[in-house]
Amino acid sequence: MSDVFYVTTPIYYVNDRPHIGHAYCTVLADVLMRYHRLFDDETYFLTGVDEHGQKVEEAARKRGVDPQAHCDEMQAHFRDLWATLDVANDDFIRTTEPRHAAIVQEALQRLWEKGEIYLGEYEGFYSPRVEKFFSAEELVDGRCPESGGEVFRLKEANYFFRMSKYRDALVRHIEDHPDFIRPESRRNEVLGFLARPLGDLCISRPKARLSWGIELPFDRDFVTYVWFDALMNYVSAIGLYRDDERFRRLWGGVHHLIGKDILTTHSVYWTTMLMALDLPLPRHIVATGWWLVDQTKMSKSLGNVVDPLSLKDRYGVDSLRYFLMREMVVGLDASFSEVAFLKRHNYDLGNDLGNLANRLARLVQRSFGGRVPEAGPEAGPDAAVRAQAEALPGEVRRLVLDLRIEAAIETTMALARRINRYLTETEPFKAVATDPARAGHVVRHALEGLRFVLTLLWPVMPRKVEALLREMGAGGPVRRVEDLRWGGLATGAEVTLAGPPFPRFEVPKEVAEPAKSPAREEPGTPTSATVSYEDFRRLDLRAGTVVLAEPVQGSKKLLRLLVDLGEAEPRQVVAGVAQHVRPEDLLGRQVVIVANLEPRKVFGVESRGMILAASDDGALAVLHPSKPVKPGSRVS
Ligand code: ME8
Repeated sequence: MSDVFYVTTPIYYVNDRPHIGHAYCTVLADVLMRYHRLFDDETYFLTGVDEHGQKVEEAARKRGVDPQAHCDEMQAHFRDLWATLDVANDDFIRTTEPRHAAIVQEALQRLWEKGEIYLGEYEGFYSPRVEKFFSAEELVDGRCPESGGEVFRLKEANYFFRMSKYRDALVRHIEDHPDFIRPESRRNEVLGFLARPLGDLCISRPKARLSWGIELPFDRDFVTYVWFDALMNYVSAIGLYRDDERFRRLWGGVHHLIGKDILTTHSVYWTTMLMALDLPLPRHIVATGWWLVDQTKMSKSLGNVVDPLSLKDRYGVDSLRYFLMREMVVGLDASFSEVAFLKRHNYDLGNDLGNLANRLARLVQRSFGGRVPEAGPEAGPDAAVRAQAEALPGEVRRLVLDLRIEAAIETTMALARRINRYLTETEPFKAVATDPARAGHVVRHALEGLRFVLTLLWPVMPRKVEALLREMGAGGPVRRVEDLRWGGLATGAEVTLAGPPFPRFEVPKEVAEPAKSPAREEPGTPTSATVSYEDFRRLDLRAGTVVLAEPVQGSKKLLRLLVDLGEAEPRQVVAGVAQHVRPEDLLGRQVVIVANLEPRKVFGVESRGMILAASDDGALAVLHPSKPVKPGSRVS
């Protein structure tokens, strides 16, 4: 049964280079698209870049280049990365392209003529980090509720889209289509958001403040709000107002993949815009989780970015794709570490898959002239292995349609492990001497099974799988899963694999135990030798507010704290005070931190500073300022 599968990624801001979060979402789209190709669906895959708005304009200004030149340069990094990650997108849209801008203007004009847009006055707070407006009530401690970043008070004339009038219709749509927003927790989040009053959406920026955008067709003094502009990419790229037949066909099968950070813009802004434009709503909006490092979101603005290219260069594109898809459950957060990556590579790809292929190739080359042997009668565990392989495509399809990619991979790898066990049970290595026909049959049977494993891993590791299928005598990739038939392997085909396809890498040892803290001075002991004032000043002591306090898993002594020091993000500090103070007693209180202490890992958690405590006979008392001070205040 063939269907249309049109998959989109967010279009990424070109204020910086791509990072692993971008790579994850784009590889996920690619993998889903390839699975759907195997299932014989018509596929279309769109990605691109978001080039307008304050963020991008500022990034260009900081670099001292013209915004368009900045975009031209940055978009190439995204394109190049997708090519090197074997991402096979059908189109790459840039919002500065005339083909996009024209459609945005046409849509705006239509909405204006229909009375869906009006001129009003905007008063509120603007967060450049997320390019959104917030009311005073929405702010958290005077900062952006979504990013924690700075906000600016604004009062200006602007154009508004009558978003509020679509609220009830949108709630009904979400209620009537349980799988419209996935996963369910995100659907509930959107319904929760819509339970509160919904305002109209400010869709313009006066040129006097921001000129880097698409001009409003009905007022040349304004440019279009970057989110209104960006969201339109999903329809401008596939022929809205230009090729109706193509547009309708693809739009009917659209799946938006987004990060959970941009759920509201997609589930509320975008859907109401579509309603006002009399266009059908997307089939699915799928919100993915975040890649975290030490519990913090990995992204460019945090500076804790792992360059996906560096992993690919060291360990291979296919291993990186495999890790990203196998490790993350779509919709949930996952932790990124090189150790976790290397373990997956070694266990799954090195052992289960790589060993299997290598073992079989050696056997064929040593005992069967390097050619796929003939099949014989089935015996013993043969039928069970075949049945598991034949059931695999259906199982994988069911899981993929349910977006359980990690489970689809696991089910596929379970077959690889079953075949390894089968070889242990049937011992073709030994049988070659006594019953070569049976040994040949077993080897061929295992090769057939491996062909099923490889074919169903093709969406995840296209390059490696295509090579392996060739090297294992199975020719090119199977176009459709329907064509995958047991017995399809050609007798006599050459097996050329010359060594382990996934060489193992050494896994560096993780810090398991906290480094010993220096013995605390007993009270009453004489103080140490004097230090100069300059030496003392080298310590950067700061007061900050504890915004999170929780035990470190597996440790009785340690608490993990997030401390607001007035920096872009709160500091993570691990403190050995769990036996002296309860987390809830620290929460919201101010503490003093050695802020320039070298970061180190304690119990696998990165600590970037140390809180000060007095030690009285081994009992610790955490130091607090005598009255509240601005987070980040220097202590001297
Ligand atoms: O929001 N883990 O662009 P953006 C996983 N231009 N995914 C992550 C991630 C992480 N740590 N960090 C980012 C924009 N992402 C807008 C979108 S769409 C019409 C406009 C992913 O460059 C995630 O998918 O900030 C997130 O939604 C996207 O990058 C945001 O990229």
